[in-house]
Amino acid sequence: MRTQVAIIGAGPAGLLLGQLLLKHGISNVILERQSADYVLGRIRAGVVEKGTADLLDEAGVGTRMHKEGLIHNGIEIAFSDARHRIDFHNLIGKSVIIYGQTEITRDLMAGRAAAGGETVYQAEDVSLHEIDSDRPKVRYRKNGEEHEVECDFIAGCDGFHGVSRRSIPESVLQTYERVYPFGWLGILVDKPPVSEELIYVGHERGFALCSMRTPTRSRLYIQCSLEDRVEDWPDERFYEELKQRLDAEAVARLQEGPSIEKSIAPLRSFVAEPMRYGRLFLAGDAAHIVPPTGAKGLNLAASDVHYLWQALTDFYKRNSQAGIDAYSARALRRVWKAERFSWWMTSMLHHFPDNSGFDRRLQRTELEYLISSRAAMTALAENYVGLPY
Ligand code: FAS
Ligand code: PHB
Repeated sequence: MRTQVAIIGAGPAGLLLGQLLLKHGISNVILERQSADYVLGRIRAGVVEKGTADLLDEAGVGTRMHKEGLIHNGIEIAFSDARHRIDFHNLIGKSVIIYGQTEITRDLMAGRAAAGGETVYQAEDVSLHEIDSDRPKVRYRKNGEEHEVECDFIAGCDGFHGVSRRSIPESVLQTYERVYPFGWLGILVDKPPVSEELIYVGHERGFALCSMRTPTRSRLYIQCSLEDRVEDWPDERFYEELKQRLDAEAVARLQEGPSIEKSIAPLRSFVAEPMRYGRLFLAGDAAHIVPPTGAKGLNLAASDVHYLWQALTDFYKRNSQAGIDAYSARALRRVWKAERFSWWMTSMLHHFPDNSGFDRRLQRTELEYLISSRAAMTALAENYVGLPY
């Protein structure tokens, strides 16, 4: 098979890039290790920045998001049994859309099928070859048969555990990492949300987040130990712990119901540099991971795709290497700002078992300064809604 761009991974990064390239006449194929149902079954992000929404519109798949997504003009930060609203609209005149990553993936899959894009699901043992030449290749096995894709470029959109980042020589790659001493236990439940907007809770027992997917479906998280397993947390125990961390009004509004999904996600900050080697470009979680406290993971995948789509369009339409040569540095500038914000939100709101008394006082002061300063709330707001591309 011959195509212009071989994309590894059919998550949001791969599907969004594939759709934008197709729309601009650049051929591509997506090779995905899992089945489409498996990809759709992963419950992940919920907050969509305007930049991401604009890109989904550009890709022609934003209609349902605008119809079903919820516009949020702020969030609430809760600590010491009180809630404090960060009013994005009043502070910076911007908002976010609440629309699940699962639905974005579904819309992108439908858009790709309508555009006649090719996605090979259950592609096994994907391997990358001659990535430092101008004729790179991707090989994979499907139903026991070996296949080879000849291409001009490879987009590594295969997430943190993918093959793409590992295909860059160790002598070239520099990685930066911080692993947090806790995880997030999340449930999905068909009950109305606790509040109209998201509530981020800093509590001495641990972080909690009351989020949502629709007016009748909630997404609830509590910080948990890395030793915990999902089976240690029957719904009853989850709700009891969540109520210990919520203020009285939130407890009164919390409606308990059977979880329809329950999972534990570890938290880490991670960046791999550079995001390009030869004809291979990394985008999304393949290149970086943020703790979900800042709601940046999905949105960073979108901004990487924006830069990479522009770079490839410059190459094919204007015969220019400029975008390609600038891609890594350009993407990393925005990645590191999102890493900073996600680390700051995580450090401020979580219980760190090894924190000293001084550390805990600093955390409390960070929160008290935040709610007392318009400048501090404006800084949170401009990062949360998404810094410019
Ligand atoms: P993805 O991981 O979504 O997609 C990569 C794709 O590549 C997958 O479909 C995978 O099957 C495929 N793949 C992997 N290896 C392959 C191989 N060798 N060959 C072919 N295909 C391969 N972000 C938020 O903003 N908020 C959240 O609440 C949040 N929660 C999360 C919870 C979990 C458990 C995880 C893991 C992430 C969470 N994230 C969250 C981050 C998440 O939304 C990512 O940022 C987002 O999925 C990034 O999209 P992709 O870069 O496309 O990577
Ligand atoms: C979610 O709804 O899954 C969600 C929302 C905001 C976050 C993290 C996760 O910061």
